[in-house]
Amino acid sequence: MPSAPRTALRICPLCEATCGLTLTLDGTTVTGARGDREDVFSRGFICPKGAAFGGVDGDPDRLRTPLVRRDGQLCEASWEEAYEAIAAVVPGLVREHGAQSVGVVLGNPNVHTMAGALYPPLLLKALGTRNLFTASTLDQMPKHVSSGLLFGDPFAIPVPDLDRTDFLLLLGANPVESNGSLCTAPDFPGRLKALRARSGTLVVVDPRRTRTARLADRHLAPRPGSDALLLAALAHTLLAEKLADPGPLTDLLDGDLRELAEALARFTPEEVAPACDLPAREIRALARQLAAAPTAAVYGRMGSCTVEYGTLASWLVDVLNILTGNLDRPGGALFPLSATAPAPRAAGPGKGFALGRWSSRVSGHPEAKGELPLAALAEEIDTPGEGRIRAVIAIAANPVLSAPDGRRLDAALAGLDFMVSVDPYLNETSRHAHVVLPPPPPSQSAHFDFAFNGFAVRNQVRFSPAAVPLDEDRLDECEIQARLVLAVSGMHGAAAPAAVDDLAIRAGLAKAVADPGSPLHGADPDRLAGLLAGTSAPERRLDMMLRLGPYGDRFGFGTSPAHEAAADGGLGLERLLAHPHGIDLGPLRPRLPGVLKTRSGRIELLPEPIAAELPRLHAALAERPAALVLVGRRHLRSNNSWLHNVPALTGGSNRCTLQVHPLDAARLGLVDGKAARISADGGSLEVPVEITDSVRTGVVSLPHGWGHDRPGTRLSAASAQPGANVNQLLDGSRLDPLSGTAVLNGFPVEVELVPLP
Ligand SMILES: Nc1nc2c(c(=O)[nH]1)N[C@H]1C(S)=C(S)[C@@H](COP(=O)(O)OP(=O)(O)OC[C@H]3O[C@@H](n4cnc5c(=O)[nH]c(N)nc54)[C@H](O)[C@@H]3O)O[C@H]1N2
Ligand SMILES: Nc1nc2c(c(=O)[nH]1)N[C@H]1C(S)=C(S)[C@@H](COP(=O)(O)OP(=O)(O)OC[C@H]3O[C@@H](n4cnc5c(=O)[nH]c(N)nc54)[C@H](O)[C@@H]3O)O[C@H]1N2
Ligand code: SF4
Ligand SMILES: [Mo]
Repeated sequence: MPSAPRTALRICPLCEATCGLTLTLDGTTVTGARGDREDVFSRGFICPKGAAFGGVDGDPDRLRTPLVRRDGQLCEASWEEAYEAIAAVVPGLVREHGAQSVGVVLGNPNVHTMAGALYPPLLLKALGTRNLFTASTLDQMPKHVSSGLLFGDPFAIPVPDLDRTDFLLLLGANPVESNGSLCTAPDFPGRLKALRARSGTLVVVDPRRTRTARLADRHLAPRPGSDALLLAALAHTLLAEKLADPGPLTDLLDGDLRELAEALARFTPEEVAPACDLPAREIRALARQLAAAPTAAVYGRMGSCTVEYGTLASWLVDVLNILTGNLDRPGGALFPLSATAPAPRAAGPGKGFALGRWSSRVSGHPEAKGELPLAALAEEIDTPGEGRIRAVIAIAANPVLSAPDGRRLDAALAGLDFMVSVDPYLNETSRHAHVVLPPPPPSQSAHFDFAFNGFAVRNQVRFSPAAVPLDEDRLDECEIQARLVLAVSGMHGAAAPAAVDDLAIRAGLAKAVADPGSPLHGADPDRLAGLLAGTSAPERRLDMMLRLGPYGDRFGFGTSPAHEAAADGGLGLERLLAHPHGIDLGPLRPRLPGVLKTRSGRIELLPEPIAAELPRLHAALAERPAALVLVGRRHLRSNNSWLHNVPALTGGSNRCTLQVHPLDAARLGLVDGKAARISADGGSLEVPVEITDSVRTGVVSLPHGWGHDRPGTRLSAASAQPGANVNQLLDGSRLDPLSGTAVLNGFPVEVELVPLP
């Protein structure tokens, strides 16, 4: 007999917008998804990816059981066999070859799962390795580094106050398709339209005329890779024309404006205009407009991060927010306050942020935020010598497609002594694993946005319990990762997975009761641990973080700094469960100087590593720009490398084509729909040409995440339409030096027609 349809709420894990969804369920199958109109943040918004939640969740290619390699073949195995296989190898490898012999790779979905926030830090601690590689060095590491240097905290990334600003200067982002990044805002497109409707101004800087650019008052299409120059010229103009006025921020600045003006003196609009391929007067006009706006926010993402001067561009974004007095004020760019952040500390000097505390073995790349460049993973595996990586633990990562030179990495992974993948799919990367641990589909997992609440345009907090019960033969991803921590520590079978969480809880509570500034000072941590709510160990950890956090109930000991925003005595998991559509914690509020953790306790306006890079940026002005460079693009129905297996999300315009401007196509003799060969440092590809004037001249665009043509995967839909892997054009040597981030945009390519056979 068919069971009665029911609905369940689930925050969407498919992009940073974190929309609340209402799932329709038939038994344990998700049959539909619509926007939850009562969600306090997303208010019913949904995009085609969220609407396809059922297809993503129910993909028949998702692995059901662990896989273990036997005689070279991956075979279905029990969880016990899988963990035994790990326990039999990893601790011994660490004993014999040292902690650095294990590399950890963390991919993007870790920021979309509870497990990904709670366990990787414990795994790294258990292993003791410094060989950590994450998707951040293909993405936002420049923002972490510039925030670390400016504010002393790599996570203190200001977000544009989208709903209140009068002027938004948006560079290298296409939120109408990506739905936003480091700016969590369900219905980003609607918020941009609202900005225009209230007579605000939107300026978009992008070498492509994107759907976002089409919403703008003004679209500037510079030469890719030139954002740092453009932003430097804007800052220079503000300073030279006496338009800079940081207002109350002035007292918080370490370093004065004169020093900054000197450092930027040579970056005049006239000087940078040819490299940016923008008229100098446009740059000056933009600076004046920015200064004149009642409030304004400058925001830069992928296109200004994954370029050669990504950290300089990211720094300059916030310099402009500071110079115009817009940092930390409503309508400008503010620091969100997430419910699970540590409770704000008193203002004053902090520990500061250091870069390059250690370096990678082969190329000597400096670490940033404790990470090494993912672009350097392959050489760390395949270059012989002391300290070589012999085993890899990859969680939610597909670097064979997402990182430069997948071919080399593919071969390197194949040569490892041992590899573990925590991944729902047998894909281009996990096919090399000796053990694959598959997490359950999202409908069977509880959800909390530890990461994105810290970058949201409104303070709010929401929790989704699992929408359907866990299949009997599955483990929750939290338990999968907790058991992994035990297995690599030589504790497999010796302790229950919850022991891993208990340690984390004990450490968290011990810290709180030891803090003389906390109302919990001197309380009994065991008694507090006994008060924690939650039906599982990770839920108890969430409860602890909420209760100790800035809006927390502090277990009834005094009140937390912002708890009145949460009402009724402050937050805890039980309060959250009583509000299934979430709790709104109000608009973003000024948080300076409390956010600052620099050694000076001030904003380090011109940090030394940045000052040292500026001459290199200037020297680049003398270089002749390449005739043709490549940029990426995202399609609304895509998500990096792993949604091409869901038929509802592929086809139509979501295709792996090389977009070329008509003038370039004519010059190169390319024909729409016919194949072109594109070549660069790392190799060449054949791709179909799409002629369109939405890319500017001198620029071609190819999306990433494609290239599903390797054997040994289980991606039946994706491998039927494999596309080509754009990252094969890179050899991994082009990096933003301060952050180790791969240059994925604006690198030189050559394109020619593939003659018919
Ligand atoms: N050329 C170019 N390259 C790029 C980019 C670009 O713009 N251009 N973008 C870069 C960016 S911004 C990013 S973030 C990276 C992303 O690159 P990766 O971090 O490698 O992420 P994905 O391609 O999203 O692959 C995610 C993996 O996680 C698995 N997965 C999905 N859901 C879950 C889950 O719930 N749990 C677990 N454990 N695994 C799961 C998927 O099966 C897949 O194997 O790509 C980067 N690469
Ligand atoms: N639909 C969809 N949504 C996604 C994802 C996805 O794959 N698909 N991925 C998610 C992830 S992991 C991330 S990090 C975010 C990223 O989200 P966004 O930061 O919005 O990134 P993109 O959509 O890649 O947009 C980057 C834009 O920069 C432009 N660009 C390239 N080079 C330059 C340059 O030198 N200067 C300037 N000013 N612009 C340049 C490109 O043309 C492109 O339009 O999206 C997330 N959301
Ligand atoms: S915008 Fe992002 S979070 Fe919202 S429904 Fe679409 S994929 Fe999900
Ligand atoms: Mo990303």
